[in-house]
Amino acid sequence: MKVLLVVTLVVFFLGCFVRAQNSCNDVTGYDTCIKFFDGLCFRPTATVQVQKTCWENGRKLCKTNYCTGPCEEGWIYNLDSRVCYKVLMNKEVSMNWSKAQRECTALNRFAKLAEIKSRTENDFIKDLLSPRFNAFWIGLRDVNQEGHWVWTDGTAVTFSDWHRNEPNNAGNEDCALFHRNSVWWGSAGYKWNDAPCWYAGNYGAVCQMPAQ
Ligand SMILES: [Ca+2]
Ligand SMILES: [Ca+2]
Repeated sequence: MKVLLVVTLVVFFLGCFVRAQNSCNDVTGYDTCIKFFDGLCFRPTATVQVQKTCWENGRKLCKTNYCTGPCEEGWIYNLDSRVCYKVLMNKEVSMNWSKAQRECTALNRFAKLAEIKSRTENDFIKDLLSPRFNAFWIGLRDVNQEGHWVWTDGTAVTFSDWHRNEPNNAGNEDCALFHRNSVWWGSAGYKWNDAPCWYAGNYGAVCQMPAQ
């Protein structure tokens, strides 16, 4: 009985200690993470259990709900959609839409730019985006018919999250991306915008592939 009491107290105080140094819900801390958190690919029920693994040797791991799960190393598993995601963020590589698609496929032949079919998926991906980049390509275009937006798998858009007054096809914009800041809407967080497909700005991209 005494042993049980001691163990309970130790676990309790350890939990408090871990919580005290934990700030893994801080999105802005994303860039300083040493690697993606892994290990809990089921819905966490024990808060302490999640937070204990949030730090490793005093260094911060990425957000607590990220895990590789059945995905390849370096990809992030979305438990709800059972899809693996990887965000490309290479400041040295300027990517237009086609280049971004090729970069995804180069990682894995089953990988492609993200096709976002629900708000849940959209929110999940937005949490992965680093504020170091202003925009991230996704697998959505209206190249074949102006205003008719289609995912690269051929399906029509059922969910969308466009910025206000977008898509506006300004100067012929046929490819979509998550876009944060603009002179048009200021900083409204990552919502969708249509941009010229050929534009190779300092943009990132969101890749997806099926779980193994
Ligand atoms: Ca267009
Ligand atoms: Ca636009």
